[in-house]
Amino acid sequence: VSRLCGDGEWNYYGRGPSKWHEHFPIAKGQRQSPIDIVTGSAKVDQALSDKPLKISYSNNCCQSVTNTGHSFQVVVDGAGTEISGGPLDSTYKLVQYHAHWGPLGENVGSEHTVDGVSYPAELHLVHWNQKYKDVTEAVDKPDGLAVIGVFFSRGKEHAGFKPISDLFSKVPRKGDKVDINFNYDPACLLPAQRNYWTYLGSLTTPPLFESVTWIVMKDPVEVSSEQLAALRNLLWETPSGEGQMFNNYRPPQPLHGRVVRST
Ligand code: SG5
Ligand code: ZN
Repeated sequence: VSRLCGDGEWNYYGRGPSKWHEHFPIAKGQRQSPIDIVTGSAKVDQALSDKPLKISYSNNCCQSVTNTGHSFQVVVDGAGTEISGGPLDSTYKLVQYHAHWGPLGENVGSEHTVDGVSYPAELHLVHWNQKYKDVTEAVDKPDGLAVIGVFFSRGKEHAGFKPISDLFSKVPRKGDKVDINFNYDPACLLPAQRNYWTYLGSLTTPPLFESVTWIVMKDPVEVSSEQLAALRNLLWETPSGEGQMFNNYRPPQPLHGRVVRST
């Protein structure tokens, strides 16, 4: 699957996301992500509540945590995980989750913004449509992926995130990997209230395929300053050598007439 990551040369340095279009012209496409969610323009859609979003994970699906050089990534065995309903026309299985975050102590770092306001981090749970053979086949199809976005706000410690955030110091460098040898249900990372916005968009990293049904939870979950700081135990390569990983987010992209729907 690493082939999908566009191993080639892209990063968040220098002009970063603003030069991705040179190798990935779809960067200037019509359904790119993330976006700024203008809450007053979101269209409340009763259909989303009539067919509620079902999220069902399991406590033995999380296999390992890897430092990918762009984020951490928890690799999931999708068996026994599925989401359906809401904006989705079929069943999708979880394949991995990761996050994007900003500098220490600042309230920027999320990819989506809400009425122009950022959060310090954003978690992405990536799912693929079961009508395809595997995630590799799904990744560039218009209905191939569904990503649930969860904003992290700075507050009290998140007991559910702790077993994961405690592992970051064990995978400091790109390619480092540690097995998860305890039961862990990633549903504990979702907010209690499952209200969301949804729209059609893209991967937020190269290859930027326009294949994602985005489901962005309205309520953030609180994590502590220490848990946000733990993300910076992850290191990446910078032009001036090894450095703490942060600012691994793409800024909002043009809406191009798309409608954001709301529960
Ligand atoms: C990261 O974000 C992940 C991608 C992910 C994109 O670039 O890659 C890494 O962290 C390096 C390996 O994950 C993979 O390609 C492995 C499956 O893309 C996908 O998850 C596509 C299936 C973009 O994800 S995002 O749009 O949710 N931010
Ligand atoms: Zn992401």
